[in-house]
Amino acid sequence: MFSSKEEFKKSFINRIEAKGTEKNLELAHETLWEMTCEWVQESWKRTNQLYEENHDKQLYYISIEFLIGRVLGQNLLNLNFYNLVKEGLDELGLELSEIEELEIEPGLGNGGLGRLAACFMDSLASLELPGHGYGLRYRSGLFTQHFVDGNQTEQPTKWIKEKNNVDIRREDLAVDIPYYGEVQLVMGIDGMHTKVENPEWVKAVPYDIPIVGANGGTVNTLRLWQAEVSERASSVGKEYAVYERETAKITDRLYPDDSLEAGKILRLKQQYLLCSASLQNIISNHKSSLEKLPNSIAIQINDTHPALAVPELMRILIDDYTLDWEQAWDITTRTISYTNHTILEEAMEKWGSHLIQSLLPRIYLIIEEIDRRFKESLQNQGKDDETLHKLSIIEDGVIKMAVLAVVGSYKVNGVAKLHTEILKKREMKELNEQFPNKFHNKTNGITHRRWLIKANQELSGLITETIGSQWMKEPERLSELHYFSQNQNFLQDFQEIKSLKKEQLIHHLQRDQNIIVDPSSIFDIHIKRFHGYKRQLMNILHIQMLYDRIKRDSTYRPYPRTFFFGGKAAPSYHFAKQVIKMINTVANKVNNDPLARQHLHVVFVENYNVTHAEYLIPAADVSEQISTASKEASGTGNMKFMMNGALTIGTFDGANVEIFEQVGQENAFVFGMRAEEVMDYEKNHSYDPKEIIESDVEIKKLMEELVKGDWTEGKANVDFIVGQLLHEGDPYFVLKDLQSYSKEHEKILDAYANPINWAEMGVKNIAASGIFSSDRTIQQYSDDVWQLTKVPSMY
Ligand code: 7GP
Repeated sequence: MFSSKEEFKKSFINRIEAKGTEKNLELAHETLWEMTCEWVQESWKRTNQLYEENHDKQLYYISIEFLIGRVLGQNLLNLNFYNLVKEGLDELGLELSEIEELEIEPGLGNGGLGRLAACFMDSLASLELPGHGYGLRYRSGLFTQHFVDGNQTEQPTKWIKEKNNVDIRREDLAVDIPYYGEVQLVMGIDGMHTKVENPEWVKAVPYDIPIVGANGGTVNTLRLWQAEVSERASSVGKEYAVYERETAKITDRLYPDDSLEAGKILRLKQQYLLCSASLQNIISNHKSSLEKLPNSIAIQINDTHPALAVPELMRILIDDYTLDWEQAWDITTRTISYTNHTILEEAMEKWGSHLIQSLLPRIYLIIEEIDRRFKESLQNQGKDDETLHKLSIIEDGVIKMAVLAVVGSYKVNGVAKLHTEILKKREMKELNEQFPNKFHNKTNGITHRRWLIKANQELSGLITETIGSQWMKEPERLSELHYFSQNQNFLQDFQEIKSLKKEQLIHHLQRDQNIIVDPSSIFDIHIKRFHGYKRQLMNILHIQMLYDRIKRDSTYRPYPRTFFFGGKAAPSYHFAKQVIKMINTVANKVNNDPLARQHLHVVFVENYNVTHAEYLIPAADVSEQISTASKEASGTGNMKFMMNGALTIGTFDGANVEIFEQVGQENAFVFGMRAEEVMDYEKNHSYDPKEIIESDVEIKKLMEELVKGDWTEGKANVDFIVGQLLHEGDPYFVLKDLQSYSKEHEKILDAYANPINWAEMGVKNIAASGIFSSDRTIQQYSDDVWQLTKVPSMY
């Protein structure tokens, strides 16, 4: 450690010189990385020692995705070294931001669910709570997206380096995972036991990533498992080379599906490896007092992908530690809790019984027994067939993972108030009635350390100058800014910072993609995964409407706007890929039209990821949160924008509802159908987009142009888009909400025409955003579900 800039510089130069190679940015990066690791190492060791000595209750957060983003800069910031290092390097003629640019972010997640897990890790460590992550170490993270003729192409993203990687191999903690085999009863000294004979063993090797909390005191662990051949697999029932290949494949890549069910045998292997390796590792530390397990640990499963943790914990307790069923069930259902992240039917995980039966025969028997006992108790309570059908775990050869997760957990939560209500009243109504105290809400949050303090250091500096630095520790204190939303000087400073962040984004895009943007235009940003319900299609149709208005009406000359899009489509999601293609086609047409170009500019940021988000969000004037009401469980991008002073145009969906509640609808642009309306239409099949087309001349004209192919390239593109809007009945109500969306955009233009008012609204958004820090979310989980105790780092 060092205490001054001079000391840092000296140590940095000494190290560089000791390497004796040519000095370049790479070398600077390598050196700074090594130094940072050493600083982290000390606190990491101390934190682990404290946990062991005090026997503090530990939380384990199991998630198939952790989308952590770049690590170096965030670690320096949390260690409170960022400014000192930046200034020191400056004096040595090096730019810290350029060094940071050399890091390839590990894309170990798709979107919201994975990024939430990463924010939670940051908050746990920052609140000095003993909480660790378990995930998988995919060799290729989420694919890299490129556009070829406007179409998305996908290339693997290799993030693992030869040396100086972000993680540390822990060969000593490797465990073996059994697949296939036959279940047999064997006689032991204390009676009959169940055992799996002749399984195909695969070794799971953990790699640890330190998670540095604010002020560097607490350093928790994110443990990622990698599949490798096992020493016990000498006589596998297949050719060894085949076994080797199959094994390497298990953690080869992240499934690139977000909100789509990925029902593949390989996916099942991933899920079981994650659950089994994590639980074996956890239990090995607590085997001396298993009956007290619910007091010494809590396990949170992030959606149903790790739901096999329920039967796997049962298996370990019964088969490996000879507990009886009742005891094991009692322990399991007081240890595990589950978070649901979606109600979309296509994302609800279901596995064919035969698949689990053949790949995980012992696990299958346990699930069957859980189901049998549960059904028996329901029958004893006199439940009718309809309820039995809804509550069954196994039915018609299918295993419903969400039901398994609810039955096997002591707490189940949704991720925003509206979403939790929909879960309780509709999607999981019968389960909620059966387990009345199980369901609760935990509205998502985001770490203000990455999304404000790190991504917007200028704004964060201004806030500290204005209200002091306590808000960093207690983000709800951002409310003190409310008073300054009337202060002209403060508003001007805020505006200047917004312009600066726009310039930085422009510079970043120019370097990355050679895109040039007008810095004085309104930055209207729509970044997230591509999905029908997120309605990127509505946004681009609206841009087409604006183009038509400009062409048709010589008095319509709106203030210049740049519409940014960013996001990836699952490679198998054809419709979403067609929307990407259409946005690129529209961009071409609009951007190359001399008249329209003066008012509209469409920019599609290639390969949207955490790093791009860190540039885009602080530069935004307008945040697009326009999902079909009832479909977006929460959203977290909405919170990041708000915290950076962008104004939301959004529907009453997910956490938008709570954002509007906090900031007041007068400081946002709210439009569209309500969740109940959408659900009513769906229930009664009573929405017909043709009625909208027939009754609205503007939309009618737009549809005619679409059908003619004015806005698309190639027949497939027209067919998909028109097919969705017309023949498939516009399932996401795009046409239904289009005019109210358009009216709200006109209000945005009016509001922007008064810059001081606009800035005032932005500042009110920041002031109301503190509650959306994931520190609040984590504290609530801890109070209501995990019951963790702070372990002061004494640092
Ligand atoms: C997302 C939800 O779509 C989003 O609304 C929410 O904010 C986020 O989780 C965090 O809770 N879901 C996923 O990313 C996902 O993969 C499939 O869901 C289960």
